[in-house]
Amino acid sequence: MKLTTAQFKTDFLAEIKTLYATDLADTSSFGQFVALGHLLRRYDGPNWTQTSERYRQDDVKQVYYFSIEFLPGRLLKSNLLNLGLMQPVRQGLQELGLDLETISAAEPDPGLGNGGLGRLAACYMDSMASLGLAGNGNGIRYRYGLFKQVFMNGYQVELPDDWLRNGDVWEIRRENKACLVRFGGNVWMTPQADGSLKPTYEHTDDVLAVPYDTGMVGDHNGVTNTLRLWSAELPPSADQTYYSQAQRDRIDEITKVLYPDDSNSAGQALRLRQEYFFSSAGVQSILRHYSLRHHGMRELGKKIAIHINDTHPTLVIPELMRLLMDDHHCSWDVAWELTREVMSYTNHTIMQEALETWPIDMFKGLLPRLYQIVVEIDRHYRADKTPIFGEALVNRTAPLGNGQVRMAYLAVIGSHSVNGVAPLHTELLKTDVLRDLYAVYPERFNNKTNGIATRRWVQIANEPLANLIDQKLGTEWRHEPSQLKLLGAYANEPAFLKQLTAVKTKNKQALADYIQSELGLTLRTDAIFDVQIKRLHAYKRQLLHVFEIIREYLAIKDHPEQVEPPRVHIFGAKAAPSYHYAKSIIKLINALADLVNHDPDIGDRLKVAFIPNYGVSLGELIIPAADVSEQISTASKEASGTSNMKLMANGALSLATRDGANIDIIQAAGEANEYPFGLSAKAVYGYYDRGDYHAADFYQADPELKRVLDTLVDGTIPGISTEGREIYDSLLRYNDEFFVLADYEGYIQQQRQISHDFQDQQRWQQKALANIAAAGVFSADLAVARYADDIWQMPHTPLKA
Ligand code: GLS
Repeated sequence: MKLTTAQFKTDFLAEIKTLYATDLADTSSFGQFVALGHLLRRYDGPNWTQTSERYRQDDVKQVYYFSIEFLPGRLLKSNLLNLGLMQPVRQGLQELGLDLETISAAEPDPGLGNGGLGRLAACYMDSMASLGLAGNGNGIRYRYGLFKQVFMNGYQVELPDDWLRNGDVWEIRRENKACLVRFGGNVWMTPQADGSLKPTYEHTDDVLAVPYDTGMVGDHNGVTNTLRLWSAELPPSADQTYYSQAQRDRIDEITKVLYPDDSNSAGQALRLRQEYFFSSAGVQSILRHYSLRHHGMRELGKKIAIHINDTHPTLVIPELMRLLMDDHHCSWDVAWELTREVMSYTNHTIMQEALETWPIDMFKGLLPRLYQIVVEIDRHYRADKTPIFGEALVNRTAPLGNGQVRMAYLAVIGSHSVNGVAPLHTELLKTDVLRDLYAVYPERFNNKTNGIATRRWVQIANEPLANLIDQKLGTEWRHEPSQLKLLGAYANEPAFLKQLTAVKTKNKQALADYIQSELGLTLRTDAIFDVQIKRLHAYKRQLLHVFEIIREYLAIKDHPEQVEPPRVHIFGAKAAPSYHYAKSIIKLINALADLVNHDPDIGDRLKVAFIPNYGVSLGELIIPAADVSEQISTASKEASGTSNMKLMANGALSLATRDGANIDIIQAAGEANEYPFGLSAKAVYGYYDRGDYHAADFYQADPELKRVLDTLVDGTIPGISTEGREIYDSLLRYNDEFFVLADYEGYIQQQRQISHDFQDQQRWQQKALANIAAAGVFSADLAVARYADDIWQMPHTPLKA
């Protein structure tokens, strides 16, 4: 949209007056943010209304992306960017004596997700709008997001994330679109005059699902889509007489707090209630909307696609069946046909503990009608497939088995498409995790490698880099990230490479300033910034990184005369509150940081910064400052990873195992521009098959490794007597589940190589450039376009590949 600086200033001052009945000088940064938010919503209002109107009039196919997590990050700058208002607003604020950065920092960052899975959903919302796809998000409006992490004496402490305390400027509560979700009670089927069966319910616990909508603004295209998050409330007729406090609490509880576990399923009833709550509300709202314009359900598959983001929303399958049969008079066969046509499923992990299952008794008690339908799906599956695939395979893969409802299997059986998120991951789904179902439905399996929103992760997070790229390429790359490849032509331009170093140094300074103010730690910007930011999990192997720090520490102590480039090791990682081992590793990193950072022999040659409360906003600060991107999971365990792509796009070189999308990154940027190491997935499976991994052999064979490991238990690192022993034992007594010791040598070798290579800054920046230039391949726009083409069958703005 067109907006002059003068007009903006007038509008903004008027907004301040209307909201606060006072003048600008009397407002806080947060107050200014709220006013700016309101103003942007007003500017974008016509786009949002017209987008919905156009979708309705043109009767276009709509996709509904169901995800139990969305991690959108702050929206102020991203909306300004996509609306094309960054310049006049920044300028106007400046003329009013204000600073956009300060105002933006006052925006709460909603933590409605744990990590990669939730952030991916948010990147995809941005891309759907930017591609002009009729894409809708459907999730939960958690009253409290992922906990706020602080460290006390080096230990993680979790504080509530009260992100809604002052309200959310972006959301619109739509009480008129609320619907009822039923839990518990009894249900029986009553024959009707026409021969069909209708359910009768008694003693159910009804919950009112109220939607809150947030506009998802497309990139300079006038499109604003909707992210709909549901909140659980008392049904309208409720009053004190009918609802005990306990019942009220039970309702409140449903959308109160996000489960703080990444890639792990706790199997608790509340989680199942959350899952059914947003699945049911979402499907009800889809059918209600669809029925306004269509008679009968015949067209459903042509007009609606429902995407199941990981197994959490799988109940959309039986829920759609229920509504089609009980409310819309479809036969089982018709309903099943429609359901499969509509549904598609993405799997995001091969970790066994993440594959959700629900005890049948719990499921049946909480969702009696859905249970009847799952039983029927199970019966049909067995009847159809047993003659072809035999009883054993069918028993292993049916939705019901071992006393459990198996969500991943139900998702595969009820969808027309199943995808993994990187080629290796999809391959492992076919050959391992979902092998038997792959035998039954080979045509359903496909790969969709993850992508990232370069708008947020380069244009917003790294303005200095974005501006430098503009100087070389113009601005087309901003809308077509694949154009970044044209940067390759400047690899031999020393002046440009120097500018790249200058950009990096500037970003390192910004991060160093933050670390100085938060941790009181002084960093050198000529040091190698070696970054690992992701959830704390044993398979992600922060431990391997710790061992490198210990090795570097000992090397300086032993040989102070040997000069290596200075290093800063930067961590950001939350551990699930109940994940004891991960919390011990946090304590270890903090204890090691204490030791290293205060040792006068070490000085500024080596520093360790564990930045608390890692999330989207901190990612935007850390990622542009990284020289080295640590992507060191045990091969086969990380489904894809997305921080690997964000770091690459910002010119960090990957120190990476051949796992998830690391493989594709290494291929895209060229092996010579990354630091690959370690066991391949095949080698890891080889160890499993033969059962001949002996961690202690590595310990015995390598004196340096032995010395590093011994520091965990010999008092070298003060304050970790319990944690050090526990970690030491996990490696040697319990045989190192994630092959840390097997990969130690290869990892250390590449770390040495990095120290060597970093000293030739021109060559280093050439490699950084190769990464930036290749990063366009991992744009979320391209990824979403592939979903639209192959899975959802939806037309969109064409993109250059
Ligand atoms: C995850 C995977 O662990 C990541 O590798 C992946 O990048 C992400 C998005 O596909 O999904 N699965 C999960 O449960 N949490 C994740 O971050």
